Amino acid sequence: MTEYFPDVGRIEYEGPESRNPLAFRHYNPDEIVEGRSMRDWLRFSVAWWHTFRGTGTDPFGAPTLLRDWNDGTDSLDAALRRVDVAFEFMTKLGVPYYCFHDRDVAPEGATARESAENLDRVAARLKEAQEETGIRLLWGTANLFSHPRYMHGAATSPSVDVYACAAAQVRKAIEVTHELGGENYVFWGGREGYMTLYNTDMKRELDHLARFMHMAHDYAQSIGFTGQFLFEPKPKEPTKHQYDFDAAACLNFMRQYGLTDFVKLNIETNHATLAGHTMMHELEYASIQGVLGSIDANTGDLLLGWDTDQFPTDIYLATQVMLVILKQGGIAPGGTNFDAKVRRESTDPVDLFHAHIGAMDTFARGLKIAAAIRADGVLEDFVRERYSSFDSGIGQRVESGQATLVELEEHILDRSDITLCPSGRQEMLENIVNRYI
Ligand code: XUL
Ligand code: CO
Repeated sequence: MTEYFPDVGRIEYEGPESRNPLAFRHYNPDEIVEGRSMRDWLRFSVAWWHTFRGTGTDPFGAPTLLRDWNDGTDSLDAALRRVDVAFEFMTKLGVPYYCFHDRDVAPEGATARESAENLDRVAARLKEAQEETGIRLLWGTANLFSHPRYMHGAATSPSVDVYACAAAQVRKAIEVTHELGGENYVFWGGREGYMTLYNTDMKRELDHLARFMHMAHDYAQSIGFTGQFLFEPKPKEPTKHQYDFDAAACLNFMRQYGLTDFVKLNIETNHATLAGHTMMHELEYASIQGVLGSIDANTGDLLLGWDTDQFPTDIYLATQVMLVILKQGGIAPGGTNFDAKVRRESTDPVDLFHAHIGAMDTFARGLKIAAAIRADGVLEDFVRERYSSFDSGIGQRVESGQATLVELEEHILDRSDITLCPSGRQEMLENIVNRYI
């Protein structure tokens, strides 16, 4: 069998002192952290679209990432060959999961039927490769944004024929995700938004989108797919405004349309920052509402205003992510999917390994640091103490819903000894976090 990365062997854990750039220094899959292996906490996944289809194009430039396995055609042969490439890469990397859009793995045909047949052909090969390697599908999804027919949106398109194209694609993508044992199915609203409200009936578009998601769930149930549905927030790009703006907007939509029983959120770092939030904010918000389902791990660039999808290397960021995930007790059946691409100047296939190794090590460090911070207990204790006036007396009555405004007024009316909050100690807490980094 052809080897596509002949110069790279299996990536091993060599420990923090290793100088080998093709080894893990922190990701040690069997190492136990808070009672669970790193492999199980992190549930890493490779994104098919960036890693095996990425060409390095940008709005100003042609492809720079010329891979042996991408012959410039979107043929079925090339698609089948790419399965070998992907599984060699993922096996050498030691990653347990991958994710794909239908059109990443198989070419679009002239009709929906032909596209479905292409997908079946590749899916059969994916299934074999999964069985041979033990690598599994974290999630599948449908690309409802690249084809020109989706220029006005897919499940929010004003054309019912386009809406039906999207439905056909999603039905097939759910079926294939199910056949491959996928643990989740993702909705990212690629173009579900608008460029101008002058031509948009927002109410009808939102109604249609919600109906679409319900129909997808109904279909999934009819074939016995019990995986988790995930909605992925992103505020803009490509449209001026996307309906899945951020975690709060998605959750409001899910509640409004009765979707919370079966949909959770897939939170992506660069999307959080585009929405003007930190990743930790989005994760914390989703987690406290019980809808944090999975993570698209990447990072943006402070100086570029778009979704640059870089590999995460920031240890603070990974620590903050892992603090939320540890507190939640894990992310399964979701995972940590690297929705990230190498820079267009990083032209060698080996750069794909460097990128993933660095990102995996960053998250492994984040995991270890977050666990150490939690073991110390100082942040948790500080926060608990900060709210302790609500633990008893009138505070406890507020939390249990018994107190009234009048009672609160009585509590305070004639007192001159009001207990203010003690210092927030932000700087001290930041210093404490630094102790562990
Ligand atoms: C685009 C993006 C998507 C979704 C899946 O910004 O994040 O790749 O993750 O459609
Ligand atoms: Co994403």
